[in-house]
Parts: sequence; structure tokens; C-alpha cells
Amino acid sequence: MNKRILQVFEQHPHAFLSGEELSRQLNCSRTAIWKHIRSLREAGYEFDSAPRKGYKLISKPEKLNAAELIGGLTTKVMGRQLHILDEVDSTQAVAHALVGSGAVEGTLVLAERQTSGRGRMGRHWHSPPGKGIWLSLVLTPRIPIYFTPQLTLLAAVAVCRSIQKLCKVEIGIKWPNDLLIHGKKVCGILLEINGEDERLKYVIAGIGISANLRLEDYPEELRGVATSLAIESGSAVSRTAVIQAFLREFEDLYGLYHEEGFGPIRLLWETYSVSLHRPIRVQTPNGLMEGMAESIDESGALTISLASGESIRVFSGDVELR
Ligand code: BT5
Repeated sequence: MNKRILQVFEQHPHAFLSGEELSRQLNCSRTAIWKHIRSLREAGYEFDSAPRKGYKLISKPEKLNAAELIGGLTTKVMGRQLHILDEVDSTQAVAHALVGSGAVEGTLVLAERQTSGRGRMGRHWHSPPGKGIWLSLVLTPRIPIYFTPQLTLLAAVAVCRSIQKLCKVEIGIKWPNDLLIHGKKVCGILLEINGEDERLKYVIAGIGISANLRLEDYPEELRGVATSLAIESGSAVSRTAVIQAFLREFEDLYGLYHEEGFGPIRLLWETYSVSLHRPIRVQTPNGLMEGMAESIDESGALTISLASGESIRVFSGDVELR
């Protein structure tokens, strides 16, 4: 039925079609039409609706296309093996399975939609269809396992650089993995590792960039804390261009990291940081800590000076800017 409804709209481009007319043409009830329009909206189709006039199809979901993406790639390794899927539970799960069947470094998994997109600590990542960049990148870095948090910071810098090249927005990083525009989250990073003892086997870098979501694409509870590139820049962005630019930046920084270590990445990270030299509150595995965010150390941990004068290092947690 969704297909037939779309056909009718395609026969009448730019026109409003009333629920009554649609129900007559398709021989079903107006309630059924309303339900199908709702499911098409959920699938990324945009309709204008007006009382008495009905519905007008404004845009179809822009689909990611492998040939187009690869055609504009300037990387040697990152994204060269590409899997674009329509709907998955989580691109992370798909990437782990691909490694199990021999996927090499740089393998990229992209999905139009995730039904169980994951954040850190069991949290959910909202991943509606057609509008976001939900990706997982397979990495086999030659580093000890305890250095992997550095890669979160590296990925954050790569996303910031690519977005700044393509959109007129001011983007900042809140340690460790939140990218913010005007204080709202636009991108989150989740690193999942597989290793044994000290030896790192592989890393899956999961990155969610809310590219073209509109406020109404978010559930109520996220509207105050989340945003998108389109909301902040005022126009839709090409997801393909953002992915290509990100892979380019990531490959360059990853190469630099292997040649020169974390030092240069840390310097770049600091230029984007919105959490350093500010009073913060951080929920750590050991409880709530308050103090001044001082610096990032050589392992990627955040150093905080507490009111007592003591300095502590935090390896993971949720930072709240005060
Ligand atoms: C993260 O977790 O920020 C890591 C998110 C990683 C998502 C990617 S998408 C591709 C890959 N496949 C996956 O399954 N995951 C990765 P965390 O720091 O725990 O932040 C989660 C919080 O971000 C939620 O509790 C919300 O407040 C917020 N959030 C959820 N969905 C969002 C969205 N689409 N845009 C902005 N903020 C969102």
C-alpha cells in the first residue's frame, strides 16, 4: 500500500492530495491512508499537510549509494571495503560479525536505520532512517590495549575537522566522546574493543552523526539535548560528502598517530575542547567528582583538580559542564 500511495503522489508532483481523494483512488479508508502516511514519514518521506487540502510529498529519503561514495573517496584504506545496509540492529554488531569472517582494517559499515543503536553504558542511540550517519569502522591499530581511549579522541577530531570543512557551524568536543554545537549533542562516538590480556585484536569505532534530523525526528526527551547539522546550519548536508571527508581526515590523523604518537592528536583535540579549563562535574565509576578540568594526559584520560587540591585522572565517565 505504501508503494501505491507513493505512485499516486508521483503522478501529481507538487500537488496536495486530500485524504478523501487518496482513499477513493486506493480503495481504502481515510484512517488507513493516515496510518500509511505516518509509516512513510517514519521511513524518511516528508509530507506537508494542511487542513482541508490534504498531503503533499515534499521529499524522499536520500539513500546512501556505494558507487557514489566510493567514487569520491580519496583514502587508501578507510572505507575501501564498504557495506551499506538498509536496516540493522546496530552497525557495531554487523562490524564485529564481519571481522569474524575476515574483514580487514578500514572496512566500513553504514546503515540507513538502526533499531538498537547503542551508546555507552547500555544507553540507546536514536537512529531514524535516511537522515543520519550511522557508521562503524574496523580498525586494527598497532597499539597496546590501554591506549585505545586515545582513538576516541582521534575520531572526535576527525569528525570536527570534516564537519568544519563542509558546514558553517562551530563544533566542540566535550570529553570524552560528545560533539556539541551550541551546547547540544550532534555526534557520539563509541569504541568497542576485542583483545586478550595486553594484546589488542581489533577495534570497532562506532560513530553517530545526526546529519539531517529535524527537531520532530527526535523523541520528546532528546529535543532539549540533541541537535543536527541541518538544524544548526540551516540547510541539509550531503551525508555522502560528510562520510568521505570524515574518512579522509580520519586516515590522515590515524597515519600521524602511528608515526608520531598521541602528542599531535592531543594538541588538535585541545583546540576543539569545550571542557578544558572549566568547572565540571563528572560521573565516574567511583562516584560523582567535581573540580576543574585541567588537561588530557598522554593516555587520553582527563585530569581534574579537586577543591581539596588533589588531582585525579578519569578514564571514562559523563562530564557535565558547570
Ligand atoms: C554515544 O554514547 O554518544 C555513542 C553513540 C554511538 C552511536 C553510533 S551510531 C553507529 C554505531 N552503531 C551503534 O550501535 N552505535 C554507534 P553516549 O555517550 O552513551 O550517549 C548516548 C546519549 O546521546 C543518549 O542517552 C542521548 O542523550 C544522546 N543521543 C541519543 N541519540 C542521539 C542522536 N541521534 N543525536 C544526538 N544525541 C543523541
